[in-house]
Amino acid sequence: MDLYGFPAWIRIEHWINVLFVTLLVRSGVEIIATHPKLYWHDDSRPGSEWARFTRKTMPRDRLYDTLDEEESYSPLVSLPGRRKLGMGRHWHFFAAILWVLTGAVYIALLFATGQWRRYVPASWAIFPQAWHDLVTYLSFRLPSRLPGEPFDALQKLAYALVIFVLAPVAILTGLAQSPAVDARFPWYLRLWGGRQRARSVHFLVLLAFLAFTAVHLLMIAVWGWGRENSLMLFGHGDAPAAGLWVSLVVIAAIVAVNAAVTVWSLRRPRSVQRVLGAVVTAVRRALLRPAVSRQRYPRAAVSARHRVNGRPPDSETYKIMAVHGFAPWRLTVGGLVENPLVLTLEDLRALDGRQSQCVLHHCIQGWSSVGEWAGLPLRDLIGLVRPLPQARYVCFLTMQDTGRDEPGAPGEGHFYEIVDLRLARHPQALLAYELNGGPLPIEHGAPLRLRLETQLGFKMAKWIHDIEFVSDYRLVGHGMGGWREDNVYFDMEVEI
Ligand SMILES: Nc1nc2c(c(=O)[nH]1)N[C@H]1C(S)=C(S)[C@@H](COP(=O)(O)O)O[C@H]1N2
Ligand SMILES: [Mo]
Repeated sequence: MDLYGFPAWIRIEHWINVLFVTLLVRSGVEIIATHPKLYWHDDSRPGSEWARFTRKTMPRDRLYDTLDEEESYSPLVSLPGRRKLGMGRHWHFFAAILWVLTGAVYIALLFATGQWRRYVPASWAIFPQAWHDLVTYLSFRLPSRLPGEPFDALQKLAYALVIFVLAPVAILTGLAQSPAVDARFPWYLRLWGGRQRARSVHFLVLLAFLAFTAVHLLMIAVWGWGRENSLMLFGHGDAPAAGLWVSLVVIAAIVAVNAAVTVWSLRRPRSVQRVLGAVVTAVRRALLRPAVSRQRYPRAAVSARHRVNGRPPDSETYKIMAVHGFAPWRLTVGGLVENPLVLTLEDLRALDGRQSQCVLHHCIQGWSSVGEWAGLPLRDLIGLVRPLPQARYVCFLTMQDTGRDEPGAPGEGHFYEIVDLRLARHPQALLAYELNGGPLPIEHGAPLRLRLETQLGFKMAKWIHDIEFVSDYRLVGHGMGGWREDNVYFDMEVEI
């Protein structure tokens, strides 16, 4: 078998892979920017990070929330840059789907054509050979290539590591960051040592990819840029001049695609949200939607301080209610239901079926905390109000007026979130009025907040006062399914 020249499909895959990896890396940096800290422990306790990519320090004497910790990076390093987590996520998942598909085709063809011999070492002798090659490189000489192959032993091992170890670990640690996967298969998360370890390993894989790329580029230059690119573009090393020029054109094209999607995302985020969201949502629905939460963390796992996202309502009415232990508060439940209700906090507590659940909370920013929530299962409430057949979604309206309560928020109006009725019927979909055995604290949504354990945190509206059953979410707000979807372009269904 000829292992010297690359077959056309390897050459095509190589360059497509370069494009997707650039999109993945840059959008990944955008995602990190929203919480530029890495932890080993699932509490994400402030100050316990092992790495940070921000100079901001958080006040000790004032209430702050995790939105204050966000960073804004340059579009040169992140896609699209400028604190656009929603856009970064669309690109990350869209590119990930295409990258996994190309990777699957690549692996299948490698084994179908015998080309795997290119990357899978034939014997253990490769290790001493690779060591010898390394010493040769370090003494500024070039080692000899393996007979009939374009690589030396060290290169062969490096490629095997990237293809068969780094890429799978990137995919597996990516999945381990999905709230739906972790809620359905808690053992899978334990395999990685927890949510924050999975996130940290995902980041270390990024560093390894970057290090590999740097050395890879250096090696191509050292061995001869034109000749090596002639191999990867035309399948033979005989046209170094064309290899040089065509490689520069291909690289320029990859840069141009990156620039174009960056500009598109910064200028027309709604269209990116719709176009990429459609693709990502279809895949997410098929793979992750069916997951139902089965979490039962031990009480000992509860975080000493559950992190906070979002500012509490700042109105007189809310403060007066809070001072009176929320006695004046009323929950209205209406819309497309047979039996609309108005409930006090006492009424809610008096209802049968109080449920508690000790679970991992995943914020879209990347931090996590463990808490034990108690309250009324949403499906019990659904049973009480009896939705009409047209009702398909449940809208949770809150007392938080973002224009007033969140200075500098990227939108206005009352925070609301809408979920599919099917999701609302999940066993761990909960209207929580307690946290860790006490009344729900103000910063965590008092007197009532939503818990949806297969979703990211932003769906779990806090400070709820109204629940409406609707037939279509597109008629509410800007029509994208929630305040964050409307204003910061998140997806409506967030199993990852
Ligand atoms: N009304 C309202 N609910 C909200 C938010 C908000 O800003 N306003 N933030 C959401 C986000 S992004 C997260 S991660 C969780 C955080 O819940 P916690 O503060 O109890 O940890 O609340 C969600 N519910
Ligand atoms: Mo969040």
